[in-house]
Amino acid sequence: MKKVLILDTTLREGEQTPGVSFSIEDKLQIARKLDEIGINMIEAGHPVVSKDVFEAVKRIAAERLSAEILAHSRALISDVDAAIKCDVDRVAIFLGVTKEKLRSMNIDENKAIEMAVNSIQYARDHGLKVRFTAEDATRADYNFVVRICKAAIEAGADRISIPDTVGCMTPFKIKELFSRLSSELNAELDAHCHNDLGMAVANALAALEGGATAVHTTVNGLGERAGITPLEPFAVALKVIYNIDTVKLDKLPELSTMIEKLSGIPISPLQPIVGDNVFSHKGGVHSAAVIFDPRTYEAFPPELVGRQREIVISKYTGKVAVNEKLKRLGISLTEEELSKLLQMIKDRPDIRSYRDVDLIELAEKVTGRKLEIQIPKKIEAIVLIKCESNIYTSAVARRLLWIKGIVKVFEISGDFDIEIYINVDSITQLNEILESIRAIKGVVSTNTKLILKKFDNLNQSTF
Ligand code: HCA
Ligand code: CU
Repeated sequence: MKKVLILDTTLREGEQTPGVSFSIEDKLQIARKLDEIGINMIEAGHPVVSKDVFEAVKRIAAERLSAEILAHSRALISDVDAAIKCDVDRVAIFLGVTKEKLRSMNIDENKAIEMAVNSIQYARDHGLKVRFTAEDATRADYNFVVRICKAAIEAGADRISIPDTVGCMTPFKIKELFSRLSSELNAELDAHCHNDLGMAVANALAALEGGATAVHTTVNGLGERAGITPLEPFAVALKVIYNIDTVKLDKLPELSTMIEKLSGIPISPLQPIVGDNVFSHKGGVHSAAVIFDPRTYEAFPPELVGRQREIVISKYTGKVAVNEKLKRLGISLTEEELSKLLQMIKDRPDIRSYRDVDLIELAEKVTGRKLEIQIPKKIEAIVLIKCESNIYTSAVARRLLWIKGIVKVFEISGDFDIEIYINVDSITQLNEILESIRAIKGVVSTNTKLILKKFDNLNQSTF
């Protein structure tokens, strides 16, 4: 595998995610960011879908970014016309090639080839580069796929997309398919892998091994149903496994957060590369080894993707990790004090993880000394949220729980519907959270109250 191009289709496939609709301004912002991190091709949308999609594709094309800008299109002259009007670099003409799809469109194989060829020639005559997509190619008759792709290439398509439209391939099978196709077709091949069985990254890598030269991705893996190959783990796997450079890896977290906000689709804490947990170590054995040498439990250093390693302090923690954490806070304890502190942690399985302030408090308890430790002051706030009357409040509540920094969510009675507790490091972060809350569908208004002083059940201030 030598050259690998990444086509990002967050703006087209990604907007086909249920619940997602980007504004034109959002799309411009996303396209600029994708270009900035080094994406080679941006599939900006399917212009005939709606007026705003048309406008967005046209305005993105007018930005004259370094990336090649594509418009999606059915094999119809009217769709290609819309792409021409948007002044994109390339049109991606797709046509279903399975028997079932042809039957549903009431056309036979010859008619399908004719439609593909006519629309491709029309696009070429109007100065556009063309990719032809044999939609659902992985489930279609192999000989027909070759036949229609050869006709498409002859008509002027220099790229062919072979999508695994319903995500039913295995890495082994898709590698073989791409090897066969690349030996028969005189064009560059794109892999577009859906994630229905969780194999989209593996299948994309295998397609490259078979001879594909471009892979389609979306940020956070957005797309129809279970989405497609997520950009973040795919680009990092290319670097870590194959030593192939593509996009700026350290910019992936901010891109992911941007799409999380603009799409309203939260990512899981376990999501590779960008999830909250993926550089945290919890088990005592793990943490101790990682403190000794991070390679013991890390496939690659978090710094590669602009992140930092974290050691979680909880009942699973051992002495080494607690000692290391305290040392970083400037606290040194005797062996006996350390054991006592660890016992206190293990005696409270209900506390899921200890923050630095909590550890300092425990250290003060075991030493009986007041420790003058300066730690960045946290910002804590309570936000009251009103929802639209026709919305299911629990759906909003659940979505809120996924936003980083929101620690507790309560459904309440009275003037407001939800109350949340926020714990962050800065006012900027608090503002970002408030923006994300207001962007959630169904949220009508928010009322934010900063916490000035807090008391726990022993009536002691924790500040
Ligand atoms: C679609 C189908 C598609 C096309 C992929 C491509 C698929 O949503 O129209 O053009 O390469 O998965 O087959 O996304
Ligand atoms: Cu798709």
